[in-house]
Amino acid sequence: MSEFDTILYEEHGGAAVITLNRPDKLNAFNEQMHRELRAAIDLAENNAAIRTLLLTGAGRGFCAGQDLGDRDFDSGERPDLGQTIEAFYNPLVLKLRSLPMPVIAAVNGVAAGAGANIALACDFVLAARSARFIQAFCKIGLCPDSGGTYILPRLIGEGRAKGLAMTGQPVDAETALAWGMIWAVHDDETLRDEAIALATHLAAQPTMALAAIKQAIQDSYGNDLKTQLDTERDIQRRLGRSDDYREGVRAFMEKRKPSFTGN
Ligand code: LHQ
Repeated sequence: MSEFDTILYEEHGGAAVITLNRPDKLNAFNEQMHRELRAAIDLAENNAAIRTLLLTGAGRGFCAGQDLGDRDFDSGERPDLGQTIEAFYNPLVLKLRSLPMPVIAAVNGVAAGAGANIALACDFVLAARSARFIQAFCKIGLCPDSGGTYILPRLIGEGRAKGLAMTGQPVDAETALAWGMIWAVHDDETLRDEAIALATHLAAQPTMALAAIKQAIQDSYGNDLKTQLDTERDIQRRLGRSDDYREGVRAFMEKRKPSFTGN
């Protein structure tokens, strides 16, 4: 376990588990938590033994977005929110989307504002039965950020995305599952164990292939079919030379379980 104040960092059999840890504020982001989260992700990325990342929250919330107590409105100053987004939220979302390993969000409770969209930027979203996803931005005169106008409509369609963003209405875990917004719902008591089980399972899979799948599916949004088919060809050419492809085929032929190294 590494020493941070606003997050916890642990490693479980090839998976890095990062827990947002400001439970009194429902794990809302201040600058320190952004910096520590970034450092923890770097720690995971730079450790060759880590092949999955799991993000969750301490206490009854996953993350309530930006810490709204962080700004001094009494001074009459009009803050530059773009600066905060440029410095912290945008790099975080881009990092989660580009990490060459699966990223899981275990949404243990309410996920609001940027907290909801950071969860939805992850490759797998598991939610506790009591979790809620809230595009809270419009309630305070803002527009969704952290990918909320990009990832959310791609997950659930424009109509539902606009509805959620313009009303700030909470979506419960079962509805999120039915709408295709998330991967799975688990009982509150078992969510963490289920998420760690998925993370350690994925950490033992052919990581290069999983990273290629992630990138190819994400990149497809900007590609026409011909370009995407060419991308798939190039990926397959690269993966076809990997140790894990050889191991996967050998294990199949020998009727045994493969032992993937991620190479
Ligand atoms: C909080 C927060 C919070 C501080 C709960 N801050 N304390 C990017 C760039 C720059 C600026 C602006 O924003 C962004 C992106 C964004 O994320 S904007 C959206 C920011 N988030 C929100 O608007 C959500 C605000 N929170 C809520 O609406 C509610 O707290 C939810 C619906 C999340 C949960 O409601 P409850 O379950 O009823 O809990 P609660 O409201 O009682 O909160 C518990 C405590 O957590 C409470 O503190 P207290 O001392 O009274 O116990 C809240 O003040 C604190 N808290 N969210 N974002």
